[in-house]
Amino acid sequence: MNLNFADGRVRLMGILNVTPDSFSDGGENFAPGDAIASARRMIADGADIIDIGAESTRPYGGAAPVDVKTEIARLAPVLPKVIEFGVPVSIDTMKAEVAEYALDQGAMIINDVWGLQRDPGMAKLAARLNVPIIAMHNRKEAQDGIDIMTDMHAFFARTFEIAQAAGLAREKLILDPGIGFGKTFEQNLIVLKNMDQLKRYGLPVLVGASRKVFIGKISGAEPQQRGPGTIAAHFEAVKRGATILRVHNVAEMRQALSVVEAINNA
Ligand code: HH2
Repeated sequence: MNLNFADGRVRLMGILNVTPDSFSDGGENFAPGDAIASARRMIADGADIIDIGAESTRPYGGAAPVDVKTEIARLAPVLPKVIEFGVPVSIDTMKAEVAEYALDQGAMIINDVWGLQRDPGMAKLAARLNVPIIAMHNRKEAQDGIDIMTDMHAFFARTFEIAQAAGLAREKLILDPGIGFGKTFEQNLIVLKNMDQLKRYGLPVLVGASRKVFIGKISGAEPQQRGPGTIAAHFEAVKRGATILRVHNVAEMRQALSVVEAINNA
């Protein structure tokens, strides 16, 4: 699958959390029937990719880690049905074993919120099956006072080294600054403001600011009410080179993008 979109159009990735505890929509799509219906709706609303995850990454703490068996058991009644819809599916997991199961079912992209740096099997799996892999910047904990962009470039340098050692072509990587992961409130804003620095790598850039806590902190809005803030953050990210947006509400983001495109094409 080629994700280096030559047409310059921004792609939308719809979030499908088959979890009881995700930070903004935990439980909403935990029942398989609800998850399948949500995927169908997101595709009708214009999703280009569906990102399915069965373990909350809990960027804001309170993680309830699940084992491989549980994660696969949550995916099993949903993933094959979503794949049947014919839209590319990415698997949001921290475990190579789960990623392998999903790719086997027909998923086409791996989404690794640890940028190949947690499970050593991830880079090897992506290399062996020659699939694109989203490498997200992450840190065990936020640290005040560091230069977050320097930290991110050092992180991606390590990711590139791991990819090379595993025989994974650099062109298979999609970079993601990891909004909300291991960053202070200010650092999230700095990252979004300086996102154009990621253009230097010549790789697709994905951003996932949807409903994240920094929007709540600015606006006072609860997760479900963070749509306008999500659109604003993603608009600024697109201006600075993002080509894939990971969102909960596909319809809203699609409408916003179509207006931006219409203005730019006038
Ligand atoms: N954010 C979340 C999960 N996975 N993957 C990428 N590549 N980028 C992100 O920004 C990202 C991600 C967190 O959001 P959500 O899926 O809504 O919550 P949870 O992890 O609690 O299920």
